[in-house]
Amino acid sequence: MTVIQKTKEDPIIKAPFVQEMMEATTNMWRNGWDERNGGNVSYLLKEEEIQPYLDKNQILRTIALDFPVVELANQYFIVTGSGKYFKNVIKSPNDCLGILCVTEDGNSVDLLWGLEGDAKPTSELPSHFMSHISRLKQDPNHRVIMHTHTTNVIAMTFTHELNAKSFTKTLWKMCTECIVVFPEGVAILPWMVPGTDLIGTQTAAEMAEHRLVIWPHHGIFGAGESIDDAFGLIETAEKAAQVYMLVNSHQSGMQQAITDQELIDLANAFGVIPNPSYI
Ligand code: 2HA
Ligand code: ZN
Repeated sequence: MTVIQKTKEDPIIKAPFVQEMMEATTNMWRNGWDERNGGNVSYLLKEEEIQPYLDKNQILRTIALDFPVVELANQYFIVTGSGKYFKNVIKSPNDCLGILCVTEDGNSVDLLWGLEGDAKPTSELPSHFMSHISRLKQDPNHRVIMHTHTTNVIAMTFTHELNAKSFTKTLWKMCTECIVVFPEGVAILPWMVPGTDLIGTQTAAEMAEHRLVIWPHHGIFGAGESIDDAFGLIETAEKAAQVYMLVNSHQSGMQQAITDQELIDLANAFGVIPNPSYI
C-alpha cells in the first residue's frame, strides 16, 4: 500500500480539527506568511473530539520534553511538525501534523497519530505550550496558538519604533476595526533566538495580557478560542501592518489619520476597553 492510498483511507483526515489545520496552514502559506518550514500551529482538542477516531491507549511513541508542562497533563493537541512545510500539509497531513497527549507528569508527550517517519512536533513547542498555559488562565475557552511569519508585521519591525505602546497605536490607526479586534494591543519581545525555552517563557508572560506577541524581524504569535479566531486576529494585525507599509512607502506620506479621540469613540461604540497603558 502506498503512502498516498493510506492517507486517503485514514478516516481521521476527515475529522473537523484535522481539516481546520489543513485549511489554516494552506491559507497561511498562500498568504506568503509561511515560507519553507516557517510557522507552527497547536490546537487544544477535547477528548470527545478525538475519541471517534483514536484509542488514547494506542501510543505510537513517547517524545520527551525538555521543559515540564504538568499544567497541561492529559491534554490533547494537534500540532504541526518540526521542519514540515505548510505548503505540504494538505498533501501529507499524517506526515506534517501530529496528535499528542501530554503525559501525567508533564515531562513528555505521547504521539497518538501522525508525525510519520519519526518526525518531531514543532520546534516552537515550548512557546506554544507555555502560551497555552498562560492563555488558559485568562480564558477557559482558549484553544489555539499560531505562529507565523507575517510579511508586513516583520517589515514594520524594521521601520517602526519597537515599543509596544507606540506600535499598537500605529496598528490601531491603520484600520478602523483594529482596536475592536485587539483592544488589549500587541506585545513586543526583544529579538531572541527562536525555539528556546527563554523565548517560550517570555512569550507566555506577555500572553497573560495580550493575544498577539510580536517577535521582531521574525513573525508573530497569536492566540484564540478557535482556528478562525487566532487566524482572524493575526490577519487583522497583518492587514494594518500592510497598510502602514503602503502609506509609508507612498511619496505623499500620511496626509490624515484616525485620531486618539476617534479610537476612544470606536472603543465606546463597540463596547471594548482599550489597554489603559496604551491609550
Ligand atoms: O521553522 O517558524 O520559529 C519554524 C519557525 C520557527
Ligand atoms: Zn518562526
